[in-house]
Amino acid sequence: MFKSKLLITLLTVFSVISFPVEGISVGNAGFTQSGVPANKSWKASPELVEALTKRRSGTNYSEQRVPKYTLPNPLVLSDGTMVTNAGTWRTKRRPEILELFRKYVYGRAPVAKPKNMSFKVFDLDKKAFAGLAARKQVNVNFTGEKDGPAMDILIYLPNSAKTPVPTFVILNFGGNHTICSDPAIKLSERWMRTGRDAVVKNRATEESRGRSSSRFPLEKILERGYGLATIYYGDIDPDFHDGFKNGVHPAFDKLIDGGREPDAWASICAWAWGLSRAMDYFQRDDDIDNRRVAVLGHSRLGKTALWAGARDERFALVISNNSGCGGAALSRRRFGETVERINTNFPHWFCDNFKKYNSQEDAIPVDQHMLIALIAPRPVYVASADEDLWADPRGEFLSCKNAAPVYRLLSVKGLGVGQMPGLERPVQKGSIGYHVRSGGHNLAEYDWQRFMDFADVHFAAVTWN
Ligand code: GTR
Repeated sequence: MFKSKLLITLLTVFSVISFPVEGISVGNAGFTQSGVPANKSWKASPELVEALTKRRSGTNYSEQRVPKYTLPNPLVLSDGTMVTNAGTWRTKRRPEILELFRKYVYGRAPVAKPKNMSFKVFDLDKKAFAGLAARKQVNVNFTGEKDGPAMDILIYLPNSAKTPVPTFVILNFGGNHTICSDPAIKLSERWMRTGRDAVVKNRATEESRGRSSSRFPLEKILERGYGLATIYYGDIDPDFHDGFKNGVHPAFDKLIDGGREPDAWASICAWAWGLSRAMDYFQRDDDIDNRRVAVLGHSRLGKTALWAGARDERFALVISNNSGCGGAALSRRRFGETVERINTNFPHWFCDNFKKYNSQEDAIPVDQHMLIALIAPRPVYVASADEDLWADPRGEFLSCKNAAPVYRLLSVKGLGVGQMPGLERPVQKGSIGYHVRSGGHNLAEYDWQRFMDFADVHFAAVTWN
């Protein structure tokens, strides 16, 4: 009796002290919105759930109203055969899942690299950012034709680096000139969404310089030895529905009888394709360590980063920040933003086939855990925010958890925990990283610091290419 009590006590003590070994770093003694201590598994604040439910009565913000659902098994082939080894995953199941996402969710991008693409470094300053970094601006012309579709990559690389620099690439919402106040950054002349700071008649103004700098802690990134590359997403495709007449679509679309196919690429796919074109450039730039490029994105651009990383295995690390529906969150939970809502509000983001699944989530041949699984065995990081229930933090965590068996099959530790961690208790020991930050929908320095912690570990052990 005494012995078994002792054993239980020892086990309890051991399980508590073994927490950090599982990758949960201790440090934040805070509380979630719900008043749940941060060391307990995260739960949405009941007050927030109530307030949001009142505001949007048609949207589900309550765990109790999540319907019963069954996720498709990433490790079962479409003919019903179990996938039991890495070879079958690699040669059969992974291509099958990729094809399902192409056909039913994001659409099909051109398969081959554009033939006549050209790259022009139009700015180079080796003593930028008070001497801390080299700044480059590169124009990538996708067709090589004068006035053809093109994007500008803005790159900062730390001058302290002696070797090619591991680099984060991230699309931005407001133009490259918004990420910091460096006056030498070309002011974007592209179409911009209104409602953004200092955008007049859909164009950026001088006043918009540096307006998004809180989302790009450049100095901190450089200090930690990383490079930053960023591109205005509207260079690749302006974010409004015009029937795919602008951006890169018309240059590469193969119309059938004058029309687009139901699986033709839409905007998220085009943005992801643009990230691959940036990777084409990195492979030609000796200052960038192209074996250590992390692709990162926030919100709709987090969805984009995941699809970019799934399609293109040159990205060594893939990071989704608050990506939600059509990103890291499981669609079948119908929590927060749903497939129908997103397809209605943003008809140009996903391919037409995806619209068949409005209110038919159980019929989608994939769910978003399979998007995470496509990244395996490469490291992936998913970040949620406590108040961002529209993006379904729990649904984002569950995608990670349900992708983990694929990592295991590939002999890599996936997620370090079985339960959703507490607020700001990052899970970082496996190859699937996760955290839920306090606050709302945003890309904060806290997020960047955790991504860099994760990159420090995984970039030190690059073995996958
Ligand atoms: C919201 C959209 C989300 C998210 C967000 C963003 O309006 O519903 O899916 O992507 O925009 O990109 O800021």
